[in-house]
Parts: sequence; C-alpha cells; structure tokens
Amino acid sequence: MAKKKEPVLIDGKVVSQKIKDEIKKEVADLIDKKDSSPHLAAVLVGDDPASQTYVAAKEKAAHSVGIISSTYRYPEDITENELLEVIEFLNNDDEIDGFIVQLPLPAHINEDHIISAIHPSKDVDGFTPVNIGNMVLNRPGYLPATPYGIMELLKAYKINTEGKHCVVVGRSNIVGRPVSILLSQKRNPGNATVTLCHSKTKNLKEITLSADILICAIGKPQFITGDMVKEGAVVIDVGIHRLGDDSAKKGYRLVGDVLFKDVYKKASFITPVPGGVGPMTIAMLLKNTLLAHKKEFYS
Ligand code: BQF
Repeated sequence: MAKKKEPVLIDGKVVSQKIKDEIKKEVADLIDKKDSSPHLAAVLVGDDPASQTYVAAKEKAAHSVGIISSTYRYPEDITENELLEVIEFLNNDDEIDGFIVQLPLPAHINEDHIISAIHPSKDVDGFTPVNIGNMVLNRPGYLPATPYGIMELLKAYKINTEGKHCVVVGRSNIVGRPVSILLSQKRNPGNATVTLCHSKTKNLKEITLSADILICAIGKPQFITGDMVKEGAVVIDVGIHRLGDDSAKKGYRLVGDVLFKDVYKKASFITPVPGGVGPMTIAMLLKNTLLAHKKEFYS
C-alpha cells in the first residue's frame, strides 16, 4: 500500500506575521504623514490567567507594529454599572481608536449588556449587534477577529471553499456562528454549503465525515477524533486548552478541539495548536484597529 501523503500544516505564525508586517508598514506611513499612531485599549476584569496571557499577547503584538495599547484593569468584583461607565469613557475618548473587553467576564456581569454598550465604530472585536448585523448583511463593518483570521488562512493557502461542504462544530457568538455565516456568503472565500453543528446535533460523526472543510470550535479538548474526519479534509482547529503535563516547563501543554495526532493522518490541510488560528486572531484585531483609526471598515 502506498503511504498516505502528509498534510500541509497551516502556519498561522507565518501568515499572521505577514499581516503584521503590512500593518507595521502602514502605521509607519501614517506617522510619516504626521498622523498619530493607532491606539487600541483593552479592558481586563479579574485575574484569570488565560485572559491575562491573551491581553499581554495583544499588547505585545500591538507594540510590535507601532500601535499604542492601554490596558484598563479592574478587580473581579467591579459592578456591571461601573463597567458600563468604563465603556462610556472609552466610547468618548477621542485618543482611543478601538477597544476590546476581554472575555469571559465574571458571572455577575451580563456580557450582552457590556458588549451592547460598545460603540460600533470602536468595536474592533466585531462583537456588537451592529457589527454582527452588518456582517450578516455582507455590509462594511468590523469582523470578529477569529472568524476573520480563519478566512485569511483559507485565502493564504488558496483553499477553495466554493461549493464545498463546510461543517462548523460549535455555535458560539464569537466563532462558530459568525464563521458559518462568512463561509456561506456570496464572496471568496465563501460560497460554501455550510452545516452548523452543536451539542444537540444528532449523528455528529455522520455529518463531520461528510465535511470537505471542518471548522472545530467546540470548546472541548481533543473532541474531534480521526474517525470523525473524511480522508483529504481541510481541518481548522479553533480550540485552545491547557492540558496538565508534568513533563512541560509550565506544567501544561496546549491542545485544540482536535486530536491532532490522529486527525493529522486524514487531513489534506490542518492547523496546529498552538500556532494555527490563535496568532491570526491577534493579527486581525490589529488590522481592525488600523481600520478604525482610518475610520474605515472591512468590506
Ligand atoms: C497560538 C481565547 C478562549 C476564550 C477566550 C496565539 C492566542 C492563542 C493561541 C490568543 C483566545 C484564543 C484569545 C495562540 C486570544 C486566541 O500561538 O496558538 C494567540 O491570544 N488568543 C482571547 O483573547 O480570548 C479567548 C480563547
């Protein structure tokens, strides 16, 4: 028997670096033209270690391209009303081009109330109802960074989505739902036939086995196993989980929603974790911040 071809590893570090290089050049040009640097703010509530890591990564990436970043830190017990005042302040601060509220928020705060208070023109995470609505209607706006990053990866690797069966597993407002919408849109990448699966889906394996492109955004470590993937499928792993590992320096290692060592044998293209979708999320946040600074939109 002929040995099966190895899949192409989709390198989110390389693609995100290219996007950051382009942003850096544009920022430098702005400054040459006596414009100011773009300014991104982040709101971080509480001391969740993963959230701290993500915000630190966003600040570092912003600085690396010449975007100013400020992080507003608040204790776990901040009230919803106090946080709404912070949002109001950032909405009205002309120095700040765009801002994000790092999720998840503590359980006593209603995320919907907070997100809905963000002015759409500063919503560089693309989470507000206005930006989600614009995305659904294929109008200019800010796209959520992770779905935006997934589309850019498909573009960078020239993966044809037209007429393909894309199966998205996971229906979160932040990843699964928006990426399912983008993939079905009349544009490129897009024009796919999309099935959105979730925790109540029956015969999940039957559906994932029919996927030409499988987007895994379930939020469960190594949930997608080799037997659920069609030979030659494109597999995009959006999950990021810390698995305890005593042999690792930090005491844990990162895994995705995909059991990589098995799914690898089936896929034609596959994103690793880390180094796949994660770095793209950060790059697209910076892209949205640059657009917001220029008072432009994704279109
Ligand atoms: C990588 C996130 C769950 C819940 C809230 C690079 C990131 C992750 C991985 C990162 C994520 C996940 C972010 C890698 C931001 C992606 O090298 O693989 C970067 O910083 N992310 C977030 O802000 O909030 C989350 C996942």
